[in-house]
Amino acid sequence: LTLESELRHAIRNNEFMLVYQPQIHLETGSVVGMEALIRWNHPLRGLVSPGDFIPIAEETGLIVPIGEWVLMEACRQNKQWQDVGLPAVPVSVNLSMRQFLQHDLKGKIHAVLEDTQLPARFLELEITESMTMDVEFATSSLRELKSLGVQISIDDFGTGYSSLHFLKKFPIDKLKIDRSFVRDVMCDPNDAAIVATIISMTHHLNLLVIAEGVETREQMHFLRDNQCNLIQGYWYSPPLPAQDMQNILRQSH
Ligand code: G
Ligand code: G
Ligand code: NA
Ligand code: MN
Repeated sequence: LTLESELRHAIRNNEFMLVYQPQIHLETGSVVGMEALIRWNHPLRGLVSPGDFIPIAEETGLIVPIGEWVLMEACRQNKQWQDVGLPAVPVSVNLSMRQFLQHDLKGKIHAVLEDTQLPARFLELEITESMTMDVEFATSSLRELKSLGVQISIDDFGTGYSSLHFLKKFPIDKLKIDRSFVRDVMCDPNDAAIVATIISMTHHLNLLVIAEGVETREQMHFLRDNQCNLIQGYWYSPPLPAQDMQNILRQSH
């Protein structure tokens, strides 16, 4: 069987799961968000990395039902945690290009929020810069999504097409500094300058900024000294199964 035909059955067979990576507020040290990341637990192949199946899912269009499952599961889990009295912190979900272009994405997200009874402010949608290339479309689409009350962040910021003009125009809430800039921030003065500049720019634009791929205490200190709002990365925690994320939420406040 090909990966493609197996992907078709994976939702029905309950082979997907979500892991969650905590996002930390640098001033207070508390967990203020989490990113949901999909994992495919294949019965024979074992764990298949999203890097291997998301591109196939994109090409075949299977990303649309898979993406809907991700949204539903992330919102369901977040609401359940709130219902048992854990601190209410938003969950962010990656949208693929194909999903972003899909007809009535707003209606589908609205339906998920209705079904799960999760207040919209607890859902954040991550898009990449390349999805904003068609500026007219992206602007109106993001406006529609924002009108639901969800948050929008730009993922992998700095690696794609970026126009500062549109950054100003787009109705977004947060930039996620790509981990490729964070990796060498302590040894490459250019990366240090880029990261410091992105942080300063986001503050001037009244956006929040989060650094991805933070792996060391030194990187964390650099980011804190430069007034970065949030961090995400192995230094605090890798992406975790729901049960482990739940323990972190319980301990963090
Ligand atoms: O979790 P990390 O392992 O290894 O993810 C690899 C890539 O897969 C990242 O680019 C990430 O954005 C993407 N990815 C992870 N989960 C999802 C998802 O639910 N939807 C989409 N579209 N991409 C995802
Ligand atoms: O493309 P996106 O930013 O959504 O992907 C997040 C990816 O980054 C996931 O694959 C996740 O497992 C990975 N990741 C999370 N924290 C770290 C980190 O500290 N270092 C590295 N190298 N990867 C990380
Ligand atoms: Na992401
Ligand atoms: Mn990213």
